[in-house]
Amino acid sequence: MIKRICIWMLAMVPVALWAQFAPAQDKPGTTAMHADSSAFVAWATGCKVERGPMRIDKPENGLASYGADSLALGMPGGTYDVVSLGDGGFAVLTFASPIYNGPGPDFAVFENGFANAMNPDTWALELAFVEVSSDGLNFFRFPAVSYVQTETQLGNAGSIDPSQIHNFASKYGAFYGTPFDLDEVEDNDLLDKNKITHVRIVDVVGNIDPEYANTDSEGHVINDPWPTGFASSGMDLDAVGVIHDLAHFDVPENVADDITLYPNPVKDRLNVKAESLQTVEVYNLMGQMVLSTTTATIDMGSLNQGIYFVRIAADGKTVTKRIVKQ
Ligand SMILES: [Ca+2]
Ligand SMILES: [Ca+2]
Ligand SMILES: [Ca+2]
Repeated sequence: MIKRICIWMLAMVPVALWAQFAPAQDKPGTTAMHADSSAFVAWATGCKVERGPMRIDKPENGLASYGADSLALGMPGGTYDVVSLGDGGFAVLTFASPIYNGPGPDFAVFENGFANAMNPDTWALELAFVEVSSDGLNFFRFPAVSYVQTETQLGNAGSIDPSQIHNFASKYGAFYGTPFDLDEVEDNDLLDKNKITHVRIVDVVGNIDPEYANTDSEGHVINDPWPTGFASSGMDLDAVGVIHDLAHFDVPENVADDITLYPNPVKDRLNVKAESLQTVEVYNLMGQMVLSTTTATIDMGSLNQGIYFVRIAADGKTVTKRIVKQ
């Protein structure tokens, strides 16, 4: 009987007590990615912020205002080189080349968090949801989870143990990016995970009052430092680093040794060397076919400079190669 009670009591302990995600950037097992990592091949090139209020419960106090949208572009700049979103505000970022779902994480988000000197396991972090879109209209959210306690509101000097949160932007401190793997977003017909053109960062209000609270993908209320009723209210976006984009897509070459394209880079005339050539199709980075032919030369002269994919059907197989148009 006692044994049975113990098992029953164990089952009643909230999962949160032992649920652990990757720890802080200074601990073994962290997933934090330093800004200098060679994994980053590009950075956001466009950013449009819709600010939220400094305090969601006092909209008459005005909107957050710290930083310019452009401070989220390029590499992270650290503490002051950020744009503040305000309570529930958001930023939409765009990129020179679409992001695709490669092995492991595909991009990373940077904030300006810092360690809490009074409590070494916790960090001053202002959380945000991360969403992706392949058309700029329909956005899909990474399933974020927070096991931060919801008994007591974290004040504006509050801090969070990164191992209690997952899939929030700003899990890590300044210059350390939080990685996001497109595999973790639920599939949807309106989302092409191999052509992500927009990333939206949405501030988590963090107020645990049910009137204002945001919830995570499992329905938990999310507690983060609040109120932050000043110009730099809310999440402070520093940068979005790209790990997999189509401009750096490595096309498998394994079966293609007997099919070659030259010259590459090409200015106008592209030559295809292949046995039993059937078709040659040229696609731009948006996946649109821009040229096609059945001959072994193709005139690229009319195309804009940039990266293209050439799909060649020959000798009963199809291969795709990346070329640069100058
Ligand atoms: Ca991935
Ligand atoms: Ca917040
Ligand atoms: Ca802030």
